Amino acid sequence: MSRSVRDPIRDLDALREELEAQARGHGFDRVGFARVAPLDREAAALRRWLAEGHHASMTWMERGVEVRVAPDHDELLPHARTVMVLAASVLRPGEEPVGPSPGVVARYARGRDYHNVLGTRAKKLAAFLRKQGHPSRATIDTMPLLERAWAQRAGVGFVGKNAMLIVPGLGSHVMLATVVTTAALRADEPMDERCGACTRCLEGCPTRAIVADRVIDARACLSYLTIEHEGAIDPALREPLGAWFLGCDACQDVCPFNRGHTQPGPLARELAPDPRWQAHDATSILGMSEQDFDAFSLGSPVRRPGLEGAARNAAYVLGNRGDRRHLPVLREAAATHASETVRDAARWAIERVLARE
Ligand code: B12
Repeated sequence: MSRSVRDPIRDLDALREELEAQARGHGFDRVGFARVAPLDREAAALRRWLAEGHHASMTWMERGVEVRVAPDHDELLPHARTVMVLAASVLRPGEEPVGPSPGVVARYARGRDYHNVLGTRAKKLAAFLRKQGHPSRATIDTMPLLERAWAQRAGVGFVGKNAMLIVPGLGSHVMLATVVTTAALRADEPMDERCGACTRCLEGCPTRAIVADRVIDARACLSYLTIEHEGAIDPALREPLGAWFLGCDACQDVCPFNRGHTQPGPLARELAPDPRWQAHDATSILGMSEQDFDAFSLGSPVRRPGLEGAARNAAYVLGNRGDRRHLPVLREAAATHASETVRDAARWAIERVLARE
């Protein structure tokens, strides 16, 4: 029987199957489908998070709150019925820490920018759906959507105490993308929370930024501070920063759900560390010109903090390493760097190195 004469419900099931197969073909490890319906509890949690200032300087988070919880909003996709959630593991088990030595980059950010890698594939799925006659849009951070909440609702995983979407069997080192569509595809069952009494992430966060179950205070979160925050980092948080140069995985590294995996997924291989981290260490980043940084950061998440943020982080990391051999570079930066934030970070680092004697 040709597809055109199948009854509509069977057609939608076949469409769902086809989408799942295509998503797997694109390398996604998990796929789930959620019915568009109000996310009341999560919306309330988001509003509370914003009201308490937990978003720090990310004022862009204040915009589009209604859209984040309701993808059928006019600004995203009117008449949207389904959120298709795509998850890709970025865990490469056994990988040594990677970064501009002695700095370390969070796992998701060691290779190509995941927005490009996952986003291109999600867009292909949205284009396929549109060809089938269903208006659809792909999102990956680019459109406001509470991605973890939709992933939980789509049964892809559950939101743990560290606010991470944890996928049983894969762990939390997964990145998400979504396709919002008007096609009313069969929805999966939401997944219940499975952390139980475990509080390892709350205790394992170097700055105690997990202020309650599923609530991150970005003002203290090293991921926020190293990537999004502009200007100097609070002196009290510079030492806990340790070696984190870009992002932080501390609340995931201690999570029992992240143990025991042996095989990297297809997209984890595509997001594998690239050679820039061998070619540059923290001292070379401290000495980079804007032009050098522009070339160095192309296609990488390290572009997000900009040269000022990257050089600032490099100085903190060098201060925390406490190696006298870095003093000449730090002194040069303290005296000549164009940014006062970086000069301040270098002065702090020099003091810390000397205090080690
Ligand atoms: C802003 C942002 C940040 C900010 C703020 C983080 C935060 N916790 O909100 C900063 C810069 C700190 C950040 C850091 C990181 N991020 Co980020 N970030 C985002 C972004 C763009 C928006 C998140 C958001 O809406 N935050 C607002 C809060 C309120 O929402 P939420 O934590 O997602 O929502 C849950 C809680 O509020 C929870 N909740 C809290 N209290 C309560 C109470 C009740 C009763 C209920 C029901 C729910 C609930 O409900 C929500 C959904 O379940 C998303 C992409 C997206 N569009 O969703 C990526 C995203 C969340 N980040 C991601 C990643 C990978 C990270 C880092 C791991 C990067 C790193 N290694 O450095 C860290 C992890 C920090 C952490 N533990 O959360 C991934 C997470 C994937 C996953 N497996 O969960 C996302 C989804 C990006 C992606 N496309 O893959 N991030």
